[in-house]
Amino acid sequence: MSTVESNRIVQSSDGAPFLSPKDLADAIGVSESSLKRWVDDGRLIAVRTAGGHRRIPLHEAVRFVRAQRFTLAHPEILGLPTSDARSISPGAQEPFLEQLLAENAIGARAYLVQRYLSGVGFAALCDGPIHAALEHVGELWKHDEKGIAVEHRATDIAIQSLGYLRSLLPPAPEDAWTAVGYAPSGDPYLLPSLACAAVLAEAGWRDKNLGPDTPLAAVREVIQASRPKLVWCASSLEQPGEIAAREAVELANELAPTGTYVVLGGRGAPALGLVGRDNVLIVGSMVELAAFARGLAGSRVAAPKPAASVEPAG
Ligand code: B12
Repeated sequence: MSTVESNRIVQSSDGAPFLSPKDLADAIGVSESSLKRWVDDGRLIAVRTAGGHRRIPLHEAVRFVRAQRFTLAHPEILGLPTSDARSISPGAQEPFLEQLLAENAIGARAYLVQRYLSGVGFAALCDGPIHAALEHVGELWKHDEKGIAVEHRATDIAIQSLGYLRSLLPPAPEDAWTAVGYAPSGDPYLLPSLACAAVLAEAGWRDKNLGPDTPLAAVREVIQASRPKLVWCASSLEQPGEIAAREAVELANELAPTGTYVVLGGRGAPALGLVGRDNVLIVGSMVELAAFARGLAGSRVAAPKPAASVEPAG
């Protein structure tokens, strides 16, 4: 059965959040009648409740706001975080870095959401503020004890922010291609592989991230079960180590006859011994990964999932 939260966001039986036209209109600062007209002329996709009321999936509302370049007057109506202006110093050069150093997880998330709603995609956010902030964090203490704690906290807050952004995406289309990815044996880095997963999800792929320090046997198992079209490997150690390199070569050899692409990235990618292979691509950024993935999958734009059922407006 459906539930209603604070009389605004309604959940379908599968937990997907929905909004009424009035709430989205209030959030954007337009009239409800304009909103209903956009639904009726198909610019904004809505479902109907059993009682005939229009309901807009949250991810569709987010897509619409980005596509139409609306500024949200009231993001809180959509359940989105609001920027706490007091927590960002005036003229801050790198607001995301500032939020990380202040351990302000809500502020960090609000900043990324704001940039995302203004039209910046996941890949550009990862290559831009996320990469830059962590690079800066890495320069601050050069891994003394305090530095390690700060790096771990900064990584954790960045992961929370990315996870939140991901929750604003529509589910992968039924016919989406699968991508599987990992960081190789001995590589402890969480964020790069997670960022690849998020970027591919935004590009309409079904992503399966195995995370850091993943042995080939585990990667192989998931590949056999899910037959991916693309396998990414995020190799962040400048010297990835013998095992990581041997396993990467084995994997590329196994995948060569299957038509599955291997996309390598990170500072250790060139040292994995796969330069010049036909089925292997070495890329330097998330923007390149996104471009490659979109090109491969054509223009498969994720359609909003139809609602199983939503509660009629009271
Ligand atoms: C967080 C961090 C850690 C954390 C990791 C926490 C975790 N579990 O994830 C911890 C504390 C564990 C750590 C440990 C170490 N670290 Co460290 N770490 C960092 C830091 C600050 C951030 C890395 C990060 O997550 N960045 C965010 C991601 C999103 O960005 P990115 O890695 O730059 O990747 C971008 C691109 O390369 C590309 N990309 C990356 N992978 C992929 C994959 C694909 C498929 C694609 C398409 C693109 C792509 O897209 C990303 C976004 O633009 C960096 C600083 C820096 N300059 O990178 C240092 C840094 C990488 N670490 C460094 C070092 C030296 C170490 C240690 C060796 C320290 C030590 N003496 O113990 C150890 C190594 C651990 C090991 N097991 O060997 C050095 C590396 C120097 C070098 N040239 O090799 C750096 C650069 C810090 C510095 N300035 O000196 N580290």
